[in-house]
Amino acid sequence: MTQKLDSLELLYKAFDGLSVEGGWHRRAPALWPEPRKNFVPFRWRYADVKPILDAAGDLVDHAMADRRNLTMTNPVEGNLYATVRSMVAAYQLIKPGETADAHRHTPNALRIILEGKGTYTVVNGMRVEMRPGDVLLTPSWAWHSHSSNGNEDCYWVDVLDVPLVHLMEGMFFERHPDKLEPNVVDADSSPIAFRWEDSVAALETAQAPANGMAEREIQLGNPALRTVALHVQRLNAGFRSAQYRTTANSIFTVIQGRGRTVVDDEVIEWSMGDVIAVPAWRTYRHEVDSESFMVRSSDEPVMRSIDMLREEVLTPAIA
Ligand code: 1HN
Repeated sequence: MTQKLDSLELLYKAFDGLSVEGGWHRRAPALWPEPRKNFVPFRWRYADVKPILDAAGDLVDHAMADRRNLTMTNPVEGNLYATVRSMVAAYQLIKPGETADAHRHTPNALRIILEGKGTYTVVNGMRVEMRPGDVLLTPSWAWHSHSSNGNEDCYWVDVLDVPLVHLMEGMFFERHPDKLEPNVVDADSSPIAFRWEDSVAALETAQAPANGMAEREIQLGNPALRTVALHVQRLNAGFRSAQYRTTANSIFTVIQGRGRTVVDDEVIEWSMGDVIAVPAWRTYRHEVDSESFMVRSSDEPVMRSIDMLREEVLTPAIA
């Protein structure tokens, strides 16, 4: 260094070209007192998306698309993909006779079935039927394909931790060299399948969750995936939940029923098949009009494992 840095102006100029910045001199702060409201609460209406998926069913075949799905992009400025910071949700359609070829990727995935029977998912060589209300897991790096040999269109919601994998730079993806796995075995009961009838039965005797966000709640798995926890919630007509916030990011899928979720001051009406994004640290509560079942997918396991899970009940539930 030839020139003496004897003014702030010269000091800052010397930062240029060295890719350094003064901690006291940032354009934007790196620390703030509590989680910012970046991602926004949002509801995707199944009734809006289904006709589009149906049209894609005629226009887009599986030779063109690995998966015929519509991802739900959080409408916050600058976001091109994620539904909440850590996860992406998608609606997917498989029509009778179709096959979505096998592939695997480091992101963890799960599917929540909305409508249609006779569709199967094959995960690591095990072929399992997917029926409405079922939740199926595809853990990181497991081969998976889907196919229908029934006569009903099958619609479901996928939830994946792809945005988290993007952040961590851990993406690997490959298509199966033979398109489909050889040596597939049929199974009706499998550790990757949570059956709707089992969830309903377990909810009959389940406890109310301590946070007051449902009348009854069960967890699928413990957790279901390394990065995603799944809770099935039952909320009866007239139920008003607690007001609650958590640092976990959540995606709700409505399996049955009708009601609304108030997030901060925004009222979000929902009914069967809708998907609702509730980002981290937003205060929310549910009001239910008819007996409702929701699946909450959240990044709680990630937050917990790095000691970042904080929860707060602001007002208790009204039964
Ligand atoms: C994926 O692999 C599937 O295998 C569904 O069914 C949705 C969304 C983003 C990235 C990969 C599937 C997906 C996905």
